[in-house]
Order: sequence, then structure tokens, then C-alpha cells
Amino acid sequence: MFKNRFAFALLLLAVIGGAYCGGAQEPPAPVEPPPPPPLTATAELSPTEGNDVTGTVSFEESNGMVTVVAHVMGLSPGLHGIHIHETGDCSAPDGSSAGGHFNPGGTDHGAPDGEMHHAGDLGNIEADVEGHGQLEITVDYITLSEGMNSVMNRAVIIHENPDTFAQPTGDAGGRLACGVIMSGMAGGMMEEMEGEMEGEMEEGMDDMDEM
Ligand SMILES: [Cu+2]
Repeated sequence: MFKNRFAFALLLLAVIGGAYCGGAQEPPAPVEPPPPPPLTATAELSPTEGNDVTGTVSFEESNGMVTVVAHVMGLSPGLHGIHIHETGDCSAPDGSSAGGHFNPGGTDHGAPDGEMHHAGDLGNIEADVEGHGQLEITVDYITLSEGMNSVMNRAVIIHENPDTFAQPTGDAGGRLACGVIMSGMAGGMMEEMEGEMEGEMEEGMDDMDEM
């Protein structure tokens, strides 16, 4: 038994050795796969009828976490509820087309750092005396990548009043601004990055064809 195995191993070595020494072909250089592009998305906020609230909300996913950065203008000073609503449709004058809170888990409403909340609950954004609000929050309960908790192509809503975290939706009042969450970064940077990514993806495809 051992002898047979030993003989087999020797034979194998001989064959491999022969292939190596005899072969004129160089082994193919390893192809480094391009690093995966960062997952980013942006919602450009448009005012609903009768107000002046605008802004940008950007999303970036890395290591299972999503960082949300919001800049909102035209608010009254103080806190305003900010949520992801389930439907990426801001066509209704009052923003109602965006539907209810994004709540794939069917849970109670709450604060982002609370024990229980909707996937779409981002808490409040606080506006200064000039009406400018900024919020940066990193959460582990939404994704940009595909899946049950993906917020891609859903809507960000900025509300008239503070989210009090009361049931069922925080009593935050009317919808002041709405924006659909779309893949990519904001403005010119987005086009630039997408151009690069497409180039890389095409190269990647060519490599696949050659294999
Ligand atoms: Cu809301």
C-alpha cells in the first residue's frame, strides 16, 4: 500500500517536473482583480409643495455599516424627523407617494440607537438659525447592497416636526422634502467616478473573455 502510494507520488512528480522543464510556455502572470468599488448612493432632496427645503443625503456602505450624511437647507430652526420611506416616488405634491416608513422587519418605530426601530428610522436632523441642518450617522441596519434591508431606490423624507419616537411613526408631521436614493455620488464627482468604474468593469469583462 505504502509502496504503491510512494510510486504514485514519484510518478506524479516526474510528470509535473516534465511539464515544467519541457514546457516553453511561461505560467500566466497572476491577474490582480480590481478592488470592489465603494457602494455609494445619493438622494437629492426636493421641496414638497408650499415650502423651500432642499438638500443632499449621501450614503456609503463599507464593512456592513452604512454612513449617512445629510445637508439640508431651508428648514425652521430646531429638530426635524428624517426617515427612509419605503417607496422611491416623490411625485405627489405632499410627498405622500413615498409611502410609509421603510420597515421590512415589521417592528415598532423608534430612535436609531434604541432597542427597537424601523430600518428607515434615522432620528432627527437639527437646523441652525439659518435653517441649515447637518446629520452624520452610521448604522448597521440598512444596506445599499441587495437584500431585505436595502434602501436603494427608496425615499428620504424630511419632516416638519421633531420625531418624538412615539408610535406609530414619531408624530413628525408633514413632509417638507423628498428625494429618491439612487446609486452613485452627488454631482460631477459621481459622473467621474462612474466613468472610472465602468472602465474598470469593461476591463474586467475583457479578462473574463480571455479566460
Ligand atoms: Cu417619515
